[in-house]
Amino acid sequence: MPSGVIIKGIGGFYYVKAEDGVYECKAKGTFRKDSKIPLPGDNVSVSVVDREKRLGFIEEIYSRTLQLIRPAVANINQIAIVVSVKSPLPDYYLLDKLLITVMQKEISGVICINKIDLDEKNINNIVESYKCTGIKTILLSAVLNVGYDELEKVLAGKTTVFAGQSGVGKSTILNRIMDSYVMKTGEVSDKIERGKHTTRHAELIELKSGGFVVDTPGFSSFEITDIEPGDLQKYYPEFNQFIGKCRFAGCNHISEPGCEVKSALENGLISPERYGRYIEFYNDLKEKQRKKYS
Ligand SMILES: Nc1nc2c(ncn2[C@@H]2O[C@H](COP(=O)(O)OP(=O)(O)OP(=O)(O)O)[C@@H](O)[C@H]2O)c(=O)[nH]1
Ligand SMILES: [Mg+2]
Ligand SMILES: [Zn+2]
Repeated sequence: MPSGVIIKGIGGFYYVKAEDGVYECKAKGTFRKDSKIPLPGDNVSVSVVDREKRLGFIEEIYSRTLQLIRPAVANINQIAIVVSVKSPLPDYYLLDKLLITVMQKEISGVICINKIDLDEKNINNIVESYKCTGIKTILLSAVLNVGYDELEKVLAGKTTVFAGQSGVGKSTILNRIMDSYVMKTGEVSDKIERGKHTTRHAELIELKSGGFVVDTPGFSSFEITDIEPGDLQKYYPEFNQFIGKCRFAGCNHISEPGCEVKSALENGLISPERYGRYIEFYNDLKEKQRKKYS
């Protein structure tokens, strides 16, 4: 029985890349019963129904090292968070939530600042805000043809999911990296006017340098879940060196006196924008917790 990796799922069909090529598969009925849904990135075994027509059934989903809800993929070990300096403007809430996911899942993260040909001011805003996180940022532009070599080094040997708003240029970046036209791309004006996302399904692509990349449809926002309000601080790398040094044990760095995170903020060691959004996320999580227990 061949095994392989799910490279794409569309309308109940899964495309499994095995050693002898791609099979179009349906999921076994029992998966639905266990509410186990196959995801791109899943390693699976396939029972072949028709070798000529390359049809089969997914027999077994092997255990996952990791699963993301948004974007929905399995077994990745890196997230490339793509923002564009303009058209569309960066959604910093989404960027921070994706970074929280990177920290929470203990995987690698890289921020791709795309379309740097369009605006200079925003490049610095983004770079400055995220410098203190220690997360790598790469500047890219399809127009100037820059950044791709640097990005390729970061992608080599890893399985990286590309995530971010619709229209930031995720598919364009992957086409450049692949040195060919593999993913459909689309005009931002179309996307805004008709709410059209060019990429409709997550798709896994194998890199020449080894490793995989996953293109995903853009999304506007998602909720951070499964985090206790008091744990949120753990997912802010720039807080790390101050945690445990505040006057009060269990300090959440909101309005407690003698808070080392707040003094770091006053000393310019933490981005005020990032800190402001931390407070908002913290309050959201508190509110969710209150609702759950009331
Ligand atoms: N000026 C400029 N435009 C770019 C750049 N990269 C991509 N674009 C344009 O931005 C538009 C959107 O690009 P896509 O690659 O389709 O964006 P996407 O993130 O894949 O969008 P979805 O699939 O809808 O999530 C296209 O018109 C691209 O030509 C760039 O570096 N500079
Ligand atoms: Mg796309
Ligand atoms: Zn504190």
